[in-house]
Amino acid sequence: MNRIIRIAAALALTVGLGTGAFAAQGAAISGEVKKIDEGAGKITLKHGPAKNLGMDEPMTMVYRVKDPAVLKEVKVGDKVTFEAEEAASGYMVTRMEKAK
Ligand SMILES: [Cu+2]
Repeated sequence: MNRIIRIAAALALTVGLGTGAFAAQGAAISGEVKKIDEGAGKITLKHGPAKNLGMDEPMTMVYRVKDPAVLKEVKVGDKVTFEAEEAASGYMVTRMEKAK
C-alpha cells in the first residue's frame, strides 16, 4: 500500500514538472516583422525580452522558421506573437501568428 502511494506521488511529480517545462518553453513573445526571406526560410523579428530564450533585452534578430508557410501569413511591419526555441542551427520560430 505504502509503495503504491509513493509511486503515485512520483508520477504526479513527473507530470507536474513536465507541464511546467512545456509552459516555460512555450512562452509567447511579442514582436514586429522587420524582414522576410522566404527563400532562406528566415524572418527578422524585433522583439521584447524573452527570458525563456535567455534574451533579457529587446532586440532585432534573424530566426529560422520551422514551418515556411507562416512566412506567407505575415508581412513586414506586422505585429506578431511567436514562440521560439534554441535549436542546434540557431533560434527557430516554432509558432507565429498576427497579434490581435
Ligand atoms: Cu532575440
